[in-house]
Amino acid sequence: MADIKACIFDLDGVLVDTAGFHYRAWKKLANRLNFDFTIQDNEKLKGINRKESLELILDWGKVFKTSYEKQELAQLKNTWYVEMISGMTPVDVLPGALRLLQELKAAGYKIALGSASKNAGIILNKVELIRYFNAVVDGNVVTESKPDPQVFLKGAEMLQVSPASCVVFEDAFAGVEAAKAGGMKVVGIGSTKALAAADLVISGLHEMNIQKLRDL
Ligand code: B16
Ligand code: MG
Repeated sequence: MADIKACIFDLDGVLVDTAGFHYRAWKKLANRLNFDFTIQDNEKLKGINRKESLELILDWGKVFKTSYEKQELAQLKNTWYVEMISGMTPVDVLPGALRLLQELKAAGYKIALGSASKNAGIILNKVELIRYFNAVVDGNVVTESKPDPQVFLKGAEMLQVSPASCVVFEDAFAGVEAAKAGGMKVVGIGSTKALAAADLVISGLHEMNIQKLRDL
């Protein structure tokens, strides 16, 4: 078994909670198209990229749009979302995330981001976590959406470590599947029921430490 050399973090739901902003922006779009969008629907979009999220939402609302209209709608949702995240500060970092990143860095672990979001760079800068990352793999870099392992395999490649020596921190079912498909260890953030495939499930990064990483 390979020693753990690197950690790859998902963004939304692991380091920061931007799901609420995504929800409000998608709901505004759905309402403008005359249908509703619930918090339960939003749960199904965690880890899913913008384009695929829009496809699902239009499907649920039984609304047909041309590809040009879809591009415009995705752009509109993103304008609202970017406006919402513009006020984010270090206070918005989820409990335990900063401490864990500091401990990992001090202990010599390599650190990457593996997110579906095209806004990941903006957010990491706003909350001042960017300095902890040796590599950022986000929605601007990948062509395949989770559960495809591309986002995490690219992270391992950029960090120059083998997939087997990486641990992924993920809150989405699709993300846990992606990490497993890439041959990596996974720590699920959330409920054991939803993330049963993970090697360890915790409620948040405040429950994580280097000893638990070594024990995986
Ligand atoms: P954007 P993650 C994901 O972030 C979100 O969970 C998902 O809801 C969102 O649609 C996706 O990013 C794309 O975000 O519209 O900003 O490119 O969990 O992979 O960090
Ligand atoms: Mg997530």
